[in-house]
Amino acid sequence: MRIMVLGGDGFCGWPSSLHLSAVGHEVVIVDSLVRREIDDELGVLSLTPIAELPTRLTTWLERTGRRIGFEQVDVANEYDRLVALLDDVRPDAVVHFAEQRAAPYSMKSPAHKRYTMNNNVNATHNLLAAVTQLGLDTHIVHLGTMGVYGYESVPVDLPEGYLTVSYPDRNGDVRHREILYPTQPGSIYHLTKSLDQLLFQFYAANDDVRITDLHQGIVWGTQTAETAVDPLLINRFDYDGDYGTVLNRFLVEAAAGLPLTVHGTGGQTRAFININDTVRCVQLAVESGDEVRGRVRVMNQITETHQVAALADIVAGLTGAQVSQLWNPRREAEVNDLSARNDRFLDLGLDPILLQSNLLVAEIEMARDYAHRVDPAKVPAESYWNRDRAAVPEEVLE
Ligand code: NAD
Ligand code: USQ
Repeated sequence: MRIMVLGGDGFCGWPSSLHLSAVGHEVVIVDSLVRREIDDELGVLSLTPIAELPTRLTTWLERTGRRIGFEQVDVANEYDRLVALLDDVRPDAVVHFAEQRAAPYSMKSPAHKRYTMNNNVNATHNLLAAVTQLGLDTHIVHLGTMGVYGYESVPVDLPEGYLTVSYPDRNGDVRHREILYPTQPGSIYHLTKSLDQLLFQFYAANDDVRITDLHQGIVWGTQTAETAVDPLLINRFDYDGDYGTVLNRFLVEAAAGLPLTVHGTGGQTRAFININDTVRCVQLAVESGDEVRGRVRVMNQITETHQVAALADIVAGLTGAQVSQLWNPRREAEVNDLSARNDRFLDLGLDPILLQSNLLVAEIEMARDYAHRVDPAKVPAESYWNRDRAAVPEEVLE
């Protein structure tokens, strides 16, 4: 298949592009490289030394004989270039990773809120409008988030996207309807993914655009079979207070001899997936595109759920790291239950990699290899969700 990967230079997009190429698809990456600019803005480096994208692509070609194309386009702001490129490539599928994905970054300031909103909603809408304008039958595979469901402790296994509701009509008869699961985003970033869902619902209904929305959990790990082929293909590994996600941060903190940064009691439960499963899920979603007609297909791209404190205990047990309970910069439930269905991916053949696998140990070793690159000043999470959260009590600051 001919596949365009928007955001193919990022943490999920790069290994997914390599994997799609490795299994024989023709891949073109479209990326504005804004994520590398954000590293400069924040004054941080990926734990792992990442090569420039042209070097990555040349290395992949040299090592495998497979060519991946690249066009530097800002999908949110360069609509005409996006249309021209889609018209030229006429992809069977577009995998859309090209959004600002860090919740803390999205909450840092009004400027960061506005950037995240403009970038994410416009990137998604431009893609939908362009595919519609050209009349392409391209299957759009979007990376969404489990965070759209919110983190209420309801004793149900979260369904995959839709909820059947029953309500009495004015004649007293009971009506049944499937609606998008009510969204409860916990950050501006998560809100943009909730808005994306409505854009997808509209374009699927109005223009028959074929769309799969992958509600992905927190991705852990770094390397995949393909990124490990050569050091110049290494994937990025974010650990800083804005882009580092919880488990990967714990691995780096342990490797650097820093305490593990649990927010509050650590009672927050989240869904997780290993990066190797991310790339397989993207492949499965793309290759099953023929079954997508009519309403948006939603698949929960997760393999397990864990509580933050339990993750800290696992990492501390493996490394001897200390665990710190910190003031939580986020407004979020301090404790929640979470369980979600992932039948669609299991039915498509996903064989999940779980935390118990020796991959966790391999990631700790990887973090140790690069621990000398850690800047401890960039570890604290200092993006506060609101005024109350920013009013850190004196005794906590000491
Ligand atoms: P990332 O920031 O590493 O990669 C995103 C890429 O998109 C970057 O290379 C960036 O330069 C590019 N990009 C952003 N805006 C663009 C634009 N307007 N035009 C062109 N390129 C643009 O993020 P990631 O971790 O790879 O996440 C990719 C997607 O997966 C995101 O949409 C995110 O919401 C979703 N996701 C990520 C995780 C996770 O744990 N990392 C979990 C669930 C969902
Ligand atoms: N947390 C800590 N300590 C830390 C970092 C985080 O306790 O050092 C806590 C947070 O308070 C939160 C939980 O861990 O309760 C998860 O935080 P996170 O930064 O790992 O994940 P999140 O902000 O939700 O965002 C990440 C990705 C995002 C993706 C989302 C999937 O950055 O792109 O959409 O995971 S999900 O969480 O399922 O919504």
